[in-house]
Amino acid sequence: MTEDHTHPEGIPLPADRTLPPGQYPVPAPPVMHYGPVPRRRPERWRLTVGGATATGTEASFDYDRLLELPRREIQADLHCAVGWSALDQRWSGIAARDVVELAPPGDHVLHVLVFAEYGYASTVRLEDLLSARALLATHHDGEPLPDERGGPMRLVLPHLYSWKGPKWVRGWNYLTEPERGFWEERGYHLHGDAWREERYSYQE
Ligand SMILES: Nc1nc2c(c(=O)[nH]1)N[C@H]1C(S)=C(S)[C@@H](COP(=O)(O)O)O[C@H]1N2
Ligand SMILES: [Mo]
Repeated sequence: MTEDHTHPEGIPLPADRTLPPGQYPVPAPPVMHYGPVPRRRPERWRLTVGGATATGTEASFDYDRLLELPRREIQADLHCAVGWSALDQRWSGIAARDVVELAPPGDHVLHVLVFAEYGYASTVRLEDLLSARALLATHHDGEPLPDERGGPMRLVLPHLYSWKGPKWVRGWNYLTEPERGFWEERGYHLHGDAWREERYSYQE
Protein backbone atom coordinates (compact mmCIF):
# COMPACT_ATOMS: atom_id res chain seq x y z
CA MET A 1 0.00 0.00 0.00
CA THR A 2 2.84 2.44 0.66
CA GLU A 3 3.77 2.18 -3.02
CA ASP A 4 0.36 2.87 -4.48
CA HIS A 5 1.47 4.79 -7.56
CA THR A 6 -1.75 3.88 -9.28
CA HIS A 7 -3.86 6.31 -7.29
CA PRO A 8 -5.23 8.98 -9.68
CA GLU A 9 -3.81 11.86 -7.63
CA GLY A 10 -0.70 9.94 -6.66
CA ILE A 11 2.89 10.64 -7.60
CA PRO A 12 5.80 8.23 -7.36
CA LEU A 13 7.32 8.02 -3.92
CA PRO A 14 11.04 8.85 -3.98
CA ALA A 15 13.02 5.64 -3.49
CA ASP A 16 14.60 6.85 -0.26
CA ARG A 17 11.32 7.71 1.45
CA THR A 18 8.69 5.78 3.35
CA LEU A 19 5.14 6.69 4.21
CA PRO A 20 2.88 5.43 6.96
CA PRO A 21 0.95 2.28 5.98
CA GLY A 22 -1.91 2.84 3.55
CA GLN A 23 -0.84 6.36 2.50
CA TYR A 24 -0.06 7.55 -1.04
CA PRO A 25 2.02 10.62 -1.94
CA VAL A 26 0.49 13.70 -3.58
CA PRO A 27 2.34 16.68 -5.06
CA ALA A 28 0.73 19.22 -2.68
CA PRO A 29 -1.77 19.09 0.17
CA PRO A 30 -5.29 19.83 -1.07
CA VAL A 31 -7.05 22.40 1.11
CA MET A 32 -9.35 20.28 3.25
CA HIS A 33 -11.55 21.18 6.19
CA TYR A 34 -15.09 21.05 7.44
CA GLY A 35 -17.16 24.24 7.19
CA PRO A 36 -16.27 27.78 6.13
CA VAL A 37 -12.95 29.63 6.38
CA PRO A 38 -13.17 32.05 9.33
CA ARG A 39 -12.55 35.73 8.80
CA ARG A 40 -9.17 36.86 10.10
CA ARG A 41 -9.42 39.23 13.05
CA PRO A 42 -5.88 39.50 14.46
CA GLU A 43 -6.82 42.20 16.96
CA ARG A 44 -9.36 39.89 18.60
CA TRP A 45 -7.40 36.67 18.25
CA ARG A 46 -6.26 34.95 21.44
CA LEU A 47 -4.96 31.52 22.32
CA THR A 48 -6.63 30.23 25.49
CA VAL A 49 -5.33 27.39 27.64
CA GLY A 50 -7.84 26.10 30.18
CA GLY A 51 -9.34 22.99 31.70
CA ALA A 52 -7.28 21.24 34.37
CA THR A 53 -4.41 23.73 34.52
CA ALA A 54 -1.80 23.62 37.28
CA THR A 55 -3.02 26.93 38.73
CA GLY A 56 -6.71 26.18 38.29
CA THR A 57 -7.09 29.30 36.18
CA GLU A 58 -7.28 29.86 32.45
CA ALA A 59 -4.39 31.53 30.62
CA SER A 60 -4.83 33.57 27.47
CA PHE A 61 -2.22 34.96 25.11
CA ASP A 62 -2.47 37.44 22.31
CA TYR A 63 -0.63 36.94 19.08
CA ASP A 64 2.20 39.37 19.86
CA ARG A 65 2.92 37.68 23.17
CA LEU A 66 3.25 34.30 21.48
CA LEU A 67 5.56 35.70 18.84
CA GLU A 68 8.00 36.62 21.61
CA LEU A 69 8.66 32.89 22.05
CA PRO A 70 11.59 31.37 20.13
CA ARG A 71 10.80 30.71 16.50
CA ARG A 72 11.14 27.14 15.27
CA GLU A 73 11.02 25.58 11.88
CA ILE A 74 10.25 22.00 10.90
CA GLN A 75 9.97 20.06 7.69
CA ALA A 76 7.34 17.35 7.83
CA ASP A 77 5.02 15.21 5.74
CA LEU A 78 1.32 15.90 6.16
CA HIS A 79 -0.78 12.71 6.41
CA CYS A 80 -4.53 12.97 5.89
CA ALA A 81 -6.54 10.00 7.15
CA VAL A 82 -8.38 9.73 3.81
CA GLY A 83 -5.05 8.48 2.41
CA TRP A 84 -2.97 11.26 0.90
CA SER A 85 0.38 12.38 2.24
CA ALA A 86 2.10 15.58 1.14
CA LEU A 87 5.87 15.33 1.53
CA ASP A 88 8.25 17.92 2.93
CA GLN A 89 5.96 20.70 4.08
CA ARG A 90 7.91 23.49 5.73
CA TRP A 91 6.27 25.05 8.74
CA SER A 92 7.52 27.71 11.10
CA GLY A 93 6.06 29.11 14.28
CA ILE A 94 6.43 28.39 17.95
CA ALA A 95 6.76 25.12 19.85
CA ALA A 96 3.52 23.98 21.46
CA ARG A 97 5.57 22.89 24.45
CA ASP A 98 6.80 26.43 25.01
CA VAL A 99 3.17 27.44 25.50
CA VAL A 100 2.56 24.43 27.76
CA GLU A 101 5.45 25.68 29.86
CA LEU A 102 3.78 29.09 30.24
CA ALA A 103 0.44 27.49 31.14
CA PRO A 104 1.19 24.01 32.48
CA PRO A 105 -1.30 21.22 33.18
CA GLY A 106 -2.26 20.00 36.63
CA ASP A 107 -1.75 16.46 37.86
CA HIS A 108 -3.38 13.52 36.06
CA VAL A 109 -3.67 15.30 32.72
CA LEU A 110 -2.98 12.87 29.86
CA HIS A 111 -4.96 14.49 27.05
CA VAL A 112 -5.90 17.88 25.69
CA LEU A 113 -8.85 18.95 23.60
CA VAL A 114 -7.43 21.39 21.06
CA PHE A 115 -10.10 23.74 19.76
CA ALA A 116 -10.45 26.03 16.79
CA GLU A 117 -12.93 28.49 15.33
CA TYR A 118 -16.47 27.21 14.65
CA GLY A 119 -16.40 24.36 17.13
CA TYR A 120 -13.77 22.20 15.45
CA ALA A 121 -11.69 20.32 18.02
CA SER A 122 -9.36 17.35 18.21
CA THR A 123 -8.24 15.08 21.02
CA VAL A 124 -4.46 14.95 21.43
CA ARG A 125 -2.31 13.16 23.99
CA LEU A 126 -0.39 15.60 26.17
CA GLU A 127 2.84 13.77 25.31
CA ASP A 128 2.16 14.38 21.60
CA LEU A 129 1.60 18.09 22.24
CA LEU A 130 4.93 18.10 24.12
CA SER A 131 6.86 16.38 21.34
CA ALA A 132 9.81 18.35 19.97
CA ARG A 133 8.18 18.76 16.56
CA ALA A 134 4.71 19.83 17.70
CA LEU A 135 4.41 23.31 16.26
CA LEU A 136 1.94 26.15 16.45
CA ALA A 137 2.61 27.23 12.90
CA THR A 138 2.26 30.78 11.64
CA HIS A 139 4.05 30.19 8.31
CA HIS A 140 3.91 27.55 5.59
CA ASP A 141 6.67 27.23 2.98
CA GLY A 142 8.08 30.60 4.02
CA GLU A 143 4.84 32.57 3.69
CA PRO A 144 2.41 33.67 6.40
CA LEU A 145 -0.30 31.01 6.66
CA PRO A 146 -3.00 31.79 4.13
CA ASP A 147 -6.54 31.98 5.55
CA GLU A 148 -7.57 28.66 3.97
CA ARG A 149 -4.50 26.95 5.48
CA GLY A 150 -5.46 28.00 8.99
CA GLY A 151 -4.09 31.52 9.43
CA PRO A 152 -3.12 33.10 11.71
CA MET A 153 -2.13 29.89 13.49
CA ARG A 154 -2.51 26.14 13.15
CA LEU A 155 -1.26 23.18 15.11
CA VAL A 156 1.04 20.76 13.27
CA LEU A 157 1.71 17.32 14.79
CA PRO A 158 3.78 15.51 12.15
CA HIS A 159 3.48 11.93 13.42
CA LEU A 160 -0.30 12.08 13.81
CA TYR A 161 -2.95 12.24 11.07
CA SER A 162 -3.55 15.80 10.08
CA TRP A 163 -7.09 16.05 11.48
CA LYS A 164 -5.35 16.21 14.90
CA GLY A 165 -3.93 19.61 13.97
CA PRO A 166 -6.65 22.24 13.94
CA LYS A 167 -6.35 25.10 11.51
CA TRP A 168 -7.48 28.44 13.04
CA VAL A 169 -6.46 27.06 16.42
CA ARG A 170 -7.72 29.03 19.44
CA GLY A 171 -6.41 27.00 22.35
CA TRP A 172 -6.78 23.81 24.31
CA ASN A 173 -8.23 22.42 27.49
CA TYR A 174 -6.30 20.02 29.69
CA LEU A 175 -8.27 16.87 30.35
CA THR A 176 -8.08 14.33 33.15
CA GLU A 177 -10.46 12.07 31.18
CA PRO A 178 -10.23 11.88 27.38
CA GLU A 179 -12.95 13.83 25.59
CA ARG A 180 -13.65 13.31 21.91
CA GLY A 181 -13.20 16.08 19.36
CA PHE A 182 -14.96 16.59 16.04
CA TRP A 183 -13.63 13.56 14.13
CA GLU A 184 -13.06 11.41 17.20
CA GLU A 185 -16.83 11.63 17.77
CA ARG A 186 -17.43 10.58 14.18
CA GLY A 187 -15.60 7.28 14.19
CA TYR A 188 -11.96 8.35 14.17
CA HIS A 189 -9.23 7.29 16.55
CA LEU A 190 -8.53 8.94 19.88
CA HIS A 191 -4.77 8.75 19.38
CA GLY A 192 -4.41 8.88 15.58
CA ASP A 193 -0.75 7.92 15.12
CA ALA A 194 -0.30 7.66 11.33
CA TRP A 195 2.67 5.27 11.64
CA ARG A 196 0.52 2.84 13.59
CA GLU A 197 -2.36 3.42 11.20
CA GLU A 198 -4.68 4.44 14.03
CA ARG A 199 -7.46 5.75 11.79
CA TYR A 200 -10.72 4.50 13.28
CA SER A 201 -12.22 4.35 16.73
CA TYR A 202 -12.95 0.62 16.41
CA GLN A 203 -9.17 0.08 16.56
CA GLU A 204 -8.99 1.60 20.04
N1 LIG B 1 -10.28 23.91 12.06
C1 LIG B 1 -10.10 22.82 11.29
N2 LIG B 1 -8.86 22.32 11.17
C2 LIG B 1 -8.63 21.22 10.40
C3 LIG B 1 -9.69 20.59 9.73
C4 LIG B 1 -11.00 21.13 9.87
O1 LIG B 1 -12.00 20.63 9.33
N3 LIG B 1 -11.15 22.27 10.66
N4 LIG B 1 -9.44 19.47 8.97
C5 LIG B 1 -8.21 18.73 9.23
C6 LIG B 1 -7.90 17.78 8.16
S1 LIG B 1 -8.89 16.41 8.08
C7 LIG B 1 -6.83 17.93 7.33
S2 LIG B 1 -6.42 16.73 6.21
C8 LIG B 1 -5.99 19.15 7.35
C9 LIG B 1 -5.86 19.71 5.96
O2 LIG B 1 -4.94 20.76 5.93
P1 LIG B 1 -4.74 21.54 4.54
O3 LIG B 1 -6.07 22.16 4.18
O4 LIG B 1 -3.66 22.53 4.78
O5 LIG B 1 -4.35 20.50 3.52
O6 LIG B 1 -6.54 20.14 8.22
C10 LIG B 1 -7.01 19.64 9.46
N5 LIG B 1 -7.36 20.75 10.32
MO1 LIG C 1 -7.78 14.94 6.75
